[in-house]
Amino acid sequence: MAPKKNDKASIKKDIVQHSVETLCRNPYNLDKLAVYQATAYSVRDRLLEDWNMTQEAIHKENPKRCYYLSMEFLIGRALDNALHCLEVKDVYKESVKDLGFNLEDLLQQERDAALGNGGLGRLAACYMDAAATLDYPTWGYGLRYQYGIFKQLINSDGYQIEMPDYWLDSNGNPWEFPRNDVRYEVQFYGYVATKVNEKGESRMSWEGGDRVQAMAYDVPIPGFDTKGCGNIRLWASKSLKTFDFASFNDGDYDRSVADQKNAENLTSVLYPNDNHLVGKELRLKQEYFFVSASLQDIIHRFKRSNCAWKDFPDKVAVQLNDTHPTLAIPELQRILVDIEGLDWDAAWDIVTRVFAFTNHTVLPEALECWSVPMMEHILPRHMQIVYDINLFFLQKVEKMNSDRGLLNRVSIIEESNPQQVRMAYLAVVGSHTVNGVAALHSDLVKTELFKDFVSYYGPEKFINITNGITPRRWLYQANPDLRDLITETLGGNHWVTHLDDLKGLTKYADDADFQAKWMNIKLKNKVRLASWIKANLDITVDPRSLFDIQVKRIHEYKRQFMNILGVIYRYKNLQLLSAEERKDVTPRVVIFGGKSAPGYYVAKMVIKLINTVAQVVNNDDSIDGLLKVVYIPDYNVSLAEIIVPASDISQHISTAGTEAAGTSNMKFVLNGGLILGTVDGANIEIRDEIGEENIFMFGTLADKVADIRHQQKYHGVEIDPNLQVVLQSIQSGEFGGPETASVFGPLINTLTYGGDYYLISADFEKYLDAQDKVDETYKDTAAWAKKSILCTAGMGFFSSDRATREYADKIWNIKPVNIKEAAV
Ligand code: 475
Repeated sequence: MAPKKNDKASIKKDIVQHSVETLCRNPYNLDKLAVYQATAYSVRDRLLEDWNMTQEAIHKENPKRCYYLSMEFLIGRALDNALHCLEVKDVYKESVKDLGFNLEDLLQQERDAALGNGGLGRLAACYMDAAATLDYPTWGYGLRYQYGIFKQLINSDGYQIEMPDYWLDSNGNPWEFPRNDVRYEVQFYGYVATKVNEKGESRMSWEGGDRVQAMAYDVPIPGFDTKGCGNIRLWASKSLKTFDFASFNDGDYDRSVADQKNAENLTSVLYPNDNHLVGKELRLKQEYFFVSASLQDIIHRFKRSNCAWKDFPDKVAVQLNDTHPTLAIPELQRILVDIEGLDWDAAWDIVTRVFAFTNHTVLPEALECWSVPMMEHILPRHMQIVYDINLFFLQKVEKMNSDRGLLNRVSIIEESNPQQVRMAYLAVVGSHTVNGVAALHSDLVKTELFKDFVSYYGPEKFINITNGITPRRWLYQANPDLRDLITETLGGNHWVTHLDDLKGLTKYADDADFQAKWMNIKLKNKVRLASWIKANLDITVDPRSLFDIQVKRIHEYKRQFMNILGVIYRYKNLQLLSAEERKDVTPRVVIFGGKSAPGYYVAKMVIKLINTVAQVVNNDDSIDGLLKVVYIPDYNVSLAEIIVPASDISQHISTAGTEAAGTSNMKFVLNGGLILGTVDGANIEIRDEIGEENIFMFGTLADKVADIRHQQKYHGVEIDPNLQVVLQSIQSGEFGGPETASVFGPLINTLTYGGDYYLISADFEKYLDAQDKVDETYKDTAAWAKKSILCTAGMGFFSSDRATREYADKIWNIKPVNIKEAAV
C-alpha cells in the first residue's frame, strides 16, 4: 500500500472519503462531530503506518520487551496529540478550513478516554507517551471499560452528582483497533483436582467453573519526533456463549441473552476510587480477568520466538502498576507449574525475575487486601499457590530470624477474621524490584511500609524512581504560546525530547523584555480560562487577579478543606478592611476542581462547602471583586489542559508524608506556575531543582506528624484561634443559613472529635503566613516573572522521558529499538 501523503489535497480527499465510506454520511451535509470523526479516521490511517512499522521492527529484532500492567490509563483526547506527533497540525488546520471547519472546534468534539481515576492512571499514560517517543519495546496492558470515570455535575445546592460516562457512544471510537482474532478464555470459580500429565507427573489442575472471553482492542500511542508508535492493548470481556437457543425457544428472551450480558458486565465499569480499596467480588474478577488475558498474550508472543522457558526473564519484563495486577504473580506460577510442568523452584525463579512492582501510596485505607474465602471461591487454585508462596517465604525468613512477631508481620496472609491476602506483600515477595514514586515516598516505603522486608531482603531491592510527566501534552500541546516562545528562545524544538534544555531559559530570567513576553503569555492563558469560566459557569473573573488553583481528586489527605477554610478567613478579613486598605490587596480567584469517590461522605461535604462559600463570596458586592471562588465541575485531562497553563499559584498541600509524589505539581511548574505546597512528595524534589526561593513551602515535616497525632490523641486538639473564628462563622450560618450550617457539622467534627488526623489546625497558621507571602510577592511583577521563568527552567528532571529511562535501565533492562533500521 502506498504511504499516505500529507499534502492538503490528499488530506481533504481522505477526510471526505471517510465521511462517506466509514461514516456513511452525505458529504454536503456534515456537522462538526462527523468532520471530527472523519478527520480522526484519516489521522488514524497515518498512525497505523507507523504502528505497523514499529511492531514489525520489534518483531524482527525480538529484543527483551517490557509490559506495563495497569488497571487504569487516563489518556484524554487523542487527535490533537496525534497531529502534533505526526507533525501535520498546520496542514490539517488548512485542510479542514477549506472544508469549512475550524480545527480547534473539531478537537473539542472528542470525548476523553477517561479510563482512570487520577494520578496513577495519568502517570501510566505519560509513561506510554515517553516509551513510544524513546522507541522502547514497551506495551501497556489495561481494561477497556465501557464506562470510564463518572461525569461530575454540581447541582444547584452545591452537591456532586454522578452521571455515567458512556464514552464509547454510538459514534464509535476511531482511536482503537478491535482485534477480533486476539481472544483468550478466562476461568473463574470451579475446583482443584489432581491430574497426571504427559510425563507421568502428578499435577494440580483447575477444573470446572465459568469461562468468559477476553478480546483485544489496540490503542496506538504516537511517539514524538520518531516514526515509532507504541501500543496499549485493552481487554473487553465477551461471552463465550453468544446465545442460549434453548431459552430462546422456550420464549425466555431475557435468559437467552443473560449470559452474554453477565460476561460483558465484567469490564463495563471502572471502579471510581482513588487511593482507596473496595473489596468487591466484581473488582477481584476484573483484576484476574486482566492479568489472565495479558499473561496469555505475553506468553503466546514469547512462544512464537522459540525460546526456552528459562529465557523468559531475558525476554520479558512486567511492571505492576500498584498491586491491582498482582494476581499475575500466582497466575504465572500456576501456568508454569500446573500447565507447563516446571518444578516449583524453577518456576518461582522465573516469576521473581520477571515482575517488578511500583507502590503509589502509603495510606492504609488504600492497601489492597482480599478476603481468603472470597479468593478461594473465585480463584481456588491461586489461593493454594498464594499459601505455598507464603509458606516457602516464611520458612526462609524463619531460618534467618525466628521471631514470631516478625513472621506474623511479614506473612502474606493476615490472621484476621476472615483471613486476608495482603496484596502489597505478595507483590514484594514476587518481584525483583520495588519502587516508590518520589524520594520521600520511597524512604517511607523502606522505613515504614515494608520495613521488615527491607531487613530480610536488604535495601537494594527497594528503589526510588521519581514520577515524570510528558512535556508533549503538558507544554507543547497545552500551552502553544509558551511552546513557541521557548522554541524561539532556545533555537529549536530539541527541548521537547530533551527537557533539560529548559535550563537555557535561566539566562533570560532577569531580562525585562523576555519577562514581559513571558507574563503576557500567562495573561493570555488566564484570559482563555476566564472565558471558559464565563461561558460555562457564568462567573466573571478578572484575569489580572492572582489565579490560585487546586485541582485534583477530593480527599481528606489532600486538604481541600484547609484551602476553603483559608478562603473563608480571607473573606472575613476583606470585610474588615477600609477602602484605603483594600487598595493594597492582591485580588484573587480561587479555583477548585476534582471528583470525590461517590461513597466518600466527607469529601462530598467539602465540595458542598466550597460551593456554598462560592455562592456567598461571589455575590457579595461589598468586597469589590477582590475575591472570587470557582468550582470547575468534571475536572478531567482536557480541562487540565486549559487550567494548568493559567495558574499563578497552585496548591499541593497534603499532610506531610501522605501524597506519594503528585504529578500535577510538575505540570503547573513546567508551565511557569508557582507552587504553594507542603514538604511532601515530589514538592521536595521540585524545590531542590528550581531553588527554594521559587516555591512557597510551609507546614509540619513528615517525621513530626506521628508525634502530633499522638499528642492530640491524649491531650485533644487545640484549635488554632484563626481557625476557630472561621469555624464559628460556618456554624453560625454565614454560609447558606442555619440549616445548611448543620449539614457541615460532621465535616467540622473531623477537626475536633477523635483528633485532627490530617493536621489542618496544626498547619493553619503557617498556611496563612505562606498565603500572605504569596500576596506580597505577586505585587512585584518583575520578581514574580523571574520566579516563574526559573520554575520552567528547572523542570527538566521531571520529564517522563527521564523517568521511563530510569525504569528501562534500573528495572526492565531493555534498550530502544532502532525502528528505521530494523524495518528495512
Ligand atoms: C498518588 N490510585 C500520587 C500518583 O504515582 C502519585 C487507584 C485505584 C485504587 C486505589 N488507588 C488508586 C492511587 O493510589 C493513586 O492514584 N495514587 C497516586 O499515584 C502517581 O503521584 O501521589 O496519590
